[in-house]
Amino acid sequence: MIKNMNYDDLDAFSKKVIKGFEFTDSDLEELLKLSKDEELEKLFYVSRKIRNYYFGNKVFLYSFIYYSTYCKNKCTFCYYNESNSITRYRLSTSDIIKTINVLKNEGIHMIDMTMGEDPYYHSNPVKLVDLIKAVKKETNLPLMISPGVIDSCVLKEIHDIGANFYALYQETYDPMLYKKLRIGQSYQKRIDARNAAKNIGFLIEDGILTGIESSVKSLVVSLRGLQKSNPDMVRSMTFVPQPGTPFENKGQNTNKMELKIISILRLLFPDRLIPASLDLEGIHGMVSRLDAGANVVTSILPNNSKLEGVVNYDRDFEVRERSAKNVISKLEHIGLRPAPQSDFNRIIGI
Ligand code: SAM
Ligand code: MD0
Ligand code: SF4
Repeated sequence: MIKNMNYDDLDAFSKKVIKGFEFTDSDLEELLKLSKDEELEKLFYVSRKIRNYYFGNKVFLYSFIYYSTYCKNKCTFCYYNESNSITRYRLSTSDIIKTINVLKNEGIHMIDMTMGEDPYYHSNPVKLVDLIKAVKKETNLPLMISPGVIDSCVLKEIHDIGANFYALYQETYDPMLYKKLRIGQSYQKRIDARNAAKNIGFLIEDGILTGIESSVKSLVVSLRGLQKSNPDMVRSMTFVPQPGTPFENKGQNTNKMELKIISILRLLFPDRLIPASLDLEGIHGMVSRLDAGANVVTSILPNNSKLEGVVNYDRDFEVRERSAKNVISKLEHIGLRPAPQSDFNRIIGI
């Protein structure tokens, strides 16, 4: 399709997508197999056109607080899996509040409160509810929670307090691959938790990992799974091998598939939130992801923060450059700008 189009054709095609063009499996396979730079540039061009139609040059910014890196699970791809002997932390509520107070005035649109499946909270969810209550008292900023799979009654309490988004990534909709990634965790319960959150009134984020044992066929299955999940925000992240994990020697050391999938997600979900994570390749990587059609920058950290990321490209850096200020100045360089908070609030219905 896109391969042989000229730029007028690409403009016409982007209009078709906006009007609801439906992609067949073989269309998706063809897009996933694009490899030449000039073909990829055409795909990115169409995705940017569609993004600009819905969002103009305005981008949303989320800050990330990884408040507990303890976890009871054994995901093979994750640095924080319970078998990895690493230094872990669980921030106190007052330290979390301090961070929130720094973030409040930085120009971000939402705070993402993430943790491993920490038994401290998972076996006593009232502690999680209390924490979110304390956070909500400090700020009116919209709130995303990424606590892993939790019970729907707890989700309901957290939603009633005023949390807006529930992030829970399936990683893959290919059940065989899922089994190798999220060892010992139910595929269906993960889907059910996300659907329960949606029924309660949360907006939801779903996503897939790329560059990890996934053939083109398996990626098409995952894209179809994401369509069924129908998330308000949808992501793809390149798998980055982590020291001390079962998959430490896997991985392909290229972001090409992630960038393609960001663009394809824009074709399949034209008006949704699609993130460019700073956690994978910093500000430089943010630019390529925005060029591929993303419209949200995630994993912003307060300046000099000692908090962990999930992939942590800058784990050994002396200076971390992922503050809102760094991001905003780069956005201005490339002709983009932060959206007004009111735009974000309208999208999330508050
Ligand atoms: N513990 C919760 C959970 O697993 O749902 C919350 C953390 S969740 C936001 C962490 C996400 O980061 C995973 O779902 C996965 O998509 C991504 N991730 C973790 N390790 C990664 C790695 N090595 N490379 C790329 N993405 C990774
Ligand atoms: C990110 N580190 O956007 C964050 C994380 C969790 N909701 C998000 C994966 O890269
Ligand atoms: Fe735990 Fe989440 Fe990492 Fe899996 S991805 S090991 S659940 S922190």
